[in-house]
Amino acid sequence: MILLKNYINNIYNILYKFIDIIVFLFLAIFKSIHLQKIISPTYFNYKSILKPTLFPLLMLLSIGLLFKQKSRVIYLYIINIIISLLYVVDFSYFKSSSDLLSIVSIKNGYFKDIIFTNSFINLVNTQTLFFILDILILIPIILIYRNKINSHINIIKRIIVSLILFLTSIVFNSSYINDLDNEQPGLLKNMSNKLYVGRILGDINFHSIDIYNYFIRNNKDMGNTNYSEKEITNFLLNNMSEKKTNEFTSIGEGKNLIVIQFESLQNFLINKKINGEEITPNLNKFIKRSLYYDNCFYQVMEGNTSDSEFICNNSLYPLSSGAIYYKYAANYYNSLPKLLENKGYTTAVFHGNNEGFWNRSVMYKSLGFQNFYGAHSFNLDEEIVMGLSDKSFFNQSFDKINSFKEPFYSFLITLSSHYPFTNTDNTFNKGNLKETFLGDYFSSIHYSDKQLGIFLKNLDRSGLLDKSIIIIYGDHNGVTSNHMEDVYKLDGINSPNEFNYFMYQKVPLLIHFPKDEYKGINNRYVGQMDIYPTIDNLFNLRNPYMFGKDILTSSSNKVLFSSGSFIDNDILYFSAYDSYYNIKSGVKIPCSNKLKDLTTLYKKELDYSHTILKNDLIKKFTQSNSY
Ligand code: GP9
Ligand code: MN
Repeated sequence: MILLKNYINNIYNILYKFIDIIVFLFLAIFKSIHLQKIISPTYFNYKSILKPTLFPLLMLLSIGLLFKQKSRVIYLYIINIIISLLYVVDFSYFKSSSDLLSIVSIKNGYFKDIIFTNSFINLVNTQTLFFILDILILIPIILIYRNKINSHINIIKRIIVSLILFLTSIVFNSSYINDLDNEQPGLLKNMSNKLYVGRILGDINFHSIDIYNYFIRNNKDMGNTNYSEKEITNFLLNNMSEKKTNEFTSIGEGKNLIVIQFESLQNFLINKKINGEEITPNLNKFIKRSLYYDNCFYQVMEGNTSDSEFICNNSLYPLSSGAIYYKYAANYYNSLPKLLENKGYTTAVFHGNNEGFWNRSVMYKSLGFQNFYGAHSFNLDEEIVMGLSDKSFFNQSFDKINSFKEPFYSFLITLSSHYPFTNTDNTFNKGNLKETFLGDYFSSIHYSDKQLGIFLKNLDRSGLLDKSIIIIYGDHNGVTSNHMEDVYKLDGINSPNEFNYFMYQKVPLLIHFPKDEYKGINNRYVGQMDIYPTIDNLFNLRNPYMFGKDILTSSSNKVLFSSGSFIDNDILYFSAYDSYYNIKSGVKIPCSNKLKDLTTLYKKELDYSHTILKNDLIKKFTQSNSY
């Protein structure tokens, strides 16, 4: 009996000695799990989230173990306050924007916007009490407890225990981070889906990675960004001076602008038939009424769809590594929506996915779109792949557009034809391609083409078609390199090489003018970088900070890629192979000093654009009115 009493006494003493640690862990885990449940309503899973939320807490605890008990109590209390406040902010930010808070959203003022909305203030008043109630209750308890404790653990022991706990938690925690990094390469760097990262790794890990990205990873930029502002402005001035006034200048003024970025649409699908059926019958029809560029290359890099959007609205080169939408979302831009707004346009962007994907809600603020219709602005009555189906997306977007005050700029980004192309439209007969990657891809594009066709018909019926300039282009490839063999086979290309691969990286680009004016096919080599300069001329915007060219004016055949590859008239340089080709024949050209100089010159152009982004130079240029 006495033995048992002693035993219980011992346990009690130990518990009493470490009660601060137990309470801290209990409260922190409880709050962490509660937040995880909120940000991950459908996929929440105790088992998978417990460890990635626990290890960062153990790391924080291990630092506390270095202190004497009296100070440790205070340290853990402060850490509890910090975590609680972070969760309050994250909870409220999530409820208002369906996304997680990041450094750039604080920097570009998006966070401030959210704080000043009524919904945020309401949330702070009521539901968030859960996260902070214990902070007040704990004050008297801590004061009493601190007076009663007098245990001393020797410093060496404290250091050893702290170090062991710190190292084990860091090893385990890193293994979770590395697993996600290997499973989805680039996700942690580009943060295309912040919410997903937070759901898998927990909130504290998400913020730690975000802070690391912002302060450390982003500073390790590649390339030379030390060019003087003078040199860059001279280059841009020169680029501008190539622009001449022509028959297209200002013809868009007062007209609406509708730009449709079509997910994963490659050019080789245009006019292609499978078993006698067209994959894109509606685009094919509309192309006949438009000015169609059949040699347009996509220029996106790691930022994928977001790069494509960025290029179209800024005509600055994407980064060779990282996504501008995440990395430079707090920069100042002389973007297309801003310049059109200056001309009295109503501007809006439409996309049926969660607003936080690709950091859109934050970036669209910097790009200056007046309205962003994301998943929460639509009735999600039908979902395909990552969000609203293109059918419902186009229908609902049309209703909104039709009610806009004119003139307007509407930028629509489709979604259903995204990999894994599971929205296989049963109406499309895949024939031999049934249950193949290509068959699914074609079928998926066929579905989205059909919805686009209905949207265009609606524009026509409402009279908007003749009052608008419409631009449609594909964002990037749908067929990844590991499936290109199937394409070559289908197209009868024997012994394909890297040149063939390169020439497949085209997307359709078409410009439709009211009353089908200027329709025809243009074979010049162009790229997505040229869209904004072309619109600039049509709507007389006069943005001096663009790297692309107005394809309605310029006679040059130049397309420059952030990888360093380029097309210059008959020359194609493919950086991945460090090889030059005649673009017409595909025959390799031996390297010469002249070609090397040209490559260096283009590399410099990319560095200029990168320097602008890194040093937020457009802000400086526009503020100082340097030209
Ligand atoms: C997500 C969509 C797809 O909203 O735009 O992005 P992607 O994976 O193609 O970059
Ligand atoms: Mn895309």
